[in-house]
Amino acid sequence: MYHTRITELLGIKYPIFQGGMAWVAESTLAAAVSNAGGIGLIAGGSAPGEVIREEIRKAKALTDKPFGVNIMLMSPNADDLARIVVEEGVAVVTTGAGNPGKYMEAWKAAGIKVIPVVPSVALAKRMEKAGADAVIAEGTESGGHIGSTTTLCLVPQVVDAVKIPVLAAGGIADGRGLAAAFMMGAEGVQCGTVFLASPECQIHPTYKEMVLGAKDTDSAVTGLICGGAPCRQVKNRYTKKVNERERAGATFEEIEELTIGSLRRAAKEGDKENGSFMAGQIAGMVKELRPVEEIITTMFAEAETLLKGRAGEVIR
Ligand code: TUI
Repeated sequence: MYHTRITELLGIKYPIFQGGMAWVAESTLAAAVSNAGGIGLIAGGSAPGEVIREEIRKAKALTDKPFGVNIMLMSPNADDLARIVVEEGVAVVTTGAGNPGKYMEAWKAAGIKVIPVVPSVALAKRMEKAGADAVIAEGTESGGHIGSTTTLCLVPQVVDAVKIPVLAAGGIADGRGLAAAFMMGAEGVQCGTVFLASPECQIHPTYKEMVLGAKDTDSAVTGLICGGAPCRQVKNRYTKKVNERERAGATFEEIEELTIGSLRRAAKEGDKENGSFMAGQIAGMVKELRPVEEIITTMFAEAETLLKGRAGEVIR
């Protein structure tokens, strides 16, 4: 049995969160993760608030377990979603790409557990001060919008810097990564990429093929030169074009023009050439499509074996 402050805080079997992947994470995936004993997340992304309210209601019909909503704070819909999660009585909110400080009071008053995703120690400390219940320390190995510090370096530094529980994210897709996260002091993990390769994930089949076909070096980060948001996705014509334009001195607006709609083109249209197939570096290890429950139970069983036995193997 796994027991950490995260399982206790949320009353869940396994301390695992599904990443709040915009255009990807909807009610079917979220409910599957929650039904398997973790915390599933509906991604707010840039969708209109009422669309997300519908997704929340669909998830409620699919599971009686706690689930959450991820709010991307750079998105213009953030204020609407901040209100809707309160109205719908969502159990957990995770946030990305900003500081959720201004919503904290309302969320806490509604009994929502608030767990921001942070790419640095400074932000983790700020979130703790603002009243976060836990933080997700997300390494640069992750898919999507990323910071620059690796999971292996970020997690123990965040664990040392805050008293609230820390979940590790970035590069975790099996029992080895999970066990390593616990050894670094994390009390749970957040996984995104591994859940892309599940039947419950409602993305275009081409997206799944891109993830399953990727090898270790097949991800590319865009947005490193032009400012804005560094973003990791599977290498393709789109990432090549964006990076070439950036190197050639394109303006922020010119790059933005290329990136608008790119996630929709990947997740909904399966446009291999022009889509942004966000996925982490661990995609190289994800080789088969597996049901969510199998992904989670296998991961925790493997980690249990490792955590109980490995020390005897390497220390004489
Ligand atoms: O948010 C993510 N990952 C995402 S969001 C996303 S949608 C998107 N699409 C195109 C461009 C940009 C985003 C895809 N993937 N992860 C969590 C995360 N949060 N990573 C980095 C941060 C972050 C960055 C700055 C958190 C806080 C922050 O604070 C700045 C400040 O001080 O307000």
